[in-house]
Amino acid sequence: MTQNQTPNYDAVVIGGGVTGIYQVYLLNQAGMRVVGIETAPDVGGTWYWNRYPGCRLDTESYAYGYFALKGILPDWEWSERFASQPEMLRYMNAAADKMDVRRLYKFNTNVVSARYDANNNIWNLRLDDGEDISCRYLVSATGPLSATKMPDYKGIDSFRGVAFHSSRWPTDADGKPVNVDFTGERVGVIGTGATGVQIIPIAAETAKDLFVFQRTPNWCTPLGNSPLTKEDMDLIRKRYPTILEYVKTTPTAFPYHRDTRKASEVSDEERTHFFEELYDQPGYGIWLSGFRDLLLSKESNKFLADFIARKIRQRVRNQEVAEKLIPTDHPFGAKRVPMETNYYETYNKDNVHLVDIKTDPILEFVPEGIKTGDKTYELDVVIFATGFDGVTGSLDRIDIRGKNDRKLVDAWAEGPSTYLGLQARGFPNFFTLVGPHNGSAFCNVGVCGALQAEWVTRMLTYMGDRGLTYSEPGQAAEDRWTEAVYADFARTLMADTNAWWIRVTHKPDGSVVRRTLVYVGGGPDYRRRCEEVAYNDYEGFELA
Ligand code: NA7
Repeated sequence: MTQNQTPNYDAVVIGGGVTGIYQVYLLNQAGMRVVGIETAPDVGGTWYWNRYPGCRLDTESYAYGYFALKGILPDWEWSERFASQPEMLRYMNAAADKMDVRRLYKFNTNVVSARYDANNNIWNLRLDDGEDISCRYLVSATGPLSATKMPDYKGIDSFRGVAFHSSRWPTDADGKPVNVDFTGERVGVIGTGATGVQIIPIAAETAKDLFVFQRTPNWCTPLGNSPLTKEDMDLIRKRYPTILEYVKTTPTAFPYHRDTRKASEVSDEERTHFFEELYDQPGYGIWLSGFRDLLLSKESNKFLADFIARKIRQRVRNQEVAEKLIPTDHPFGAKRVPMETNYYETYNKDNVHLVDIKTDPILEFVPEGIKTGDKTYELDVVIFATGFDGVTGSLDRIDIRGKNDRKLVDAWAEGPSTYLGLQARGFPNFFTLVGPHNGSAFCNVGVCGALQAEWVTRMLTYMGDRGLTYSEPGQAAEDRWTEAVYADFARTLMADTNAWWIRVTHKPDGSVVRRTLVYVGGGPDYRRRCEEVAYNDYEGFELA
């Protein structure tokens, strides 16, 4: 490896969301020449793009954010236990101001391609404004849920009304999101994941008619949002260090630990009492602090699934509708559990209609609306709450090529292969934050993404201090990590359920390969492993 050419930057960070801006800040603080590239006109990432009504955090606001920058936002007041998207975007803007990172960003810009030049040990990037830039280290912080998934139904273009993806809300001529007024409109929502479940109750308040096109129901549980007072905030601020230390001990960095008991170890009465308590508590508790074998044992899972099914039947008056809202295809929590506010009661409204597109699939769009086998639904607005190409989707949309011009999409065709989820063999000096197989994508990103950015900064500083400029995982280390990730996942009930964190590949020979995109070994183990690696001079990485 020669190094004749000096790159324009020490590091390029792709993405100006929660993790990206912090990474840019840290690398800049470490004295590196760094630039961030962001598609949107401003910072915010997920909080910039997802502007649909009802969009909010379902992590406790105070357990999400830039803990490590003690006092970065000393005056910040969260107004609700689970902050709404506008508040989140204000927080992101305030954080970007305090970190002073905007000057280090190129906004309104996409990275089209990134190619590793082995002769010069640099990455050459082409941007969609035609500019070419180069860097030594390429860091992606593209977010696990940013590449939108739009179904290509026949005739979509012929639809006379407006139709858009939930995370691409319509904008005015200046690019500002417009308030889509549903009053008196016939609205269709396709998709009943975490996004659809947030939109549906709000749209139902004003729409003349709301048609929910459901392919698969999800297990949804109450969010339990409430306002936070100034006194609450004063206490939270005093407890910030404790909150951070606590969430770092939990598997997903949300403020919940699993109960130490198995579901079968307690009586029916005790179990129901426990579930009732969890159901009434705000947030993810029912998913993340239930019995320890919830996602390991079908029998344990069924206890909770049956309990939630009973709740759905109690909350939805029309029992035919209630049955359609009860999942039968996957165990509770094997997919992301949407947190809801009056979701089930929404189906008691006369203007809300559940359309089961599993039994009566959408055939096509027509000028007046959506046609299924049975009928045509006349609509003015259609919202695609159809989700994202999870975790690797945004990387797949960039032409990333490593050594020997090998494409990342080819290297990962049947699922990612990484070391610590941070680097892939054949792609030197390329780091994937909140990427596949690391302890961040399946985690409270506000905390885990930041911890990972700090780890990468330490590694690059270590390398800089020793005159090292090259990092690539060794084959053995990568194989061990990847096999362990797949084995951990295979032990859980999530293994047989399709969700945005699973890649399903249909091979030409007719076989199907299902691979997890996420690491489920738990944050503490992940970070312990990362610290061991760092302590042992970045063992497993080939540094030069
Ligand atoms: P999700 O959770 O992936 O949900 C997408 C929903 O859209 C889900 O109900 C899908 O049904 C449905 N879908 C997807 N494609 C289609 C087509 N072609 N036709 C009909 N229905 C479709 O995405 P969300 O945006 O709700 O949430 C993503 C994450 O954002 C979430 O986990 C949070 O962390 C925040 P399916 O289940 O595939 O049958």
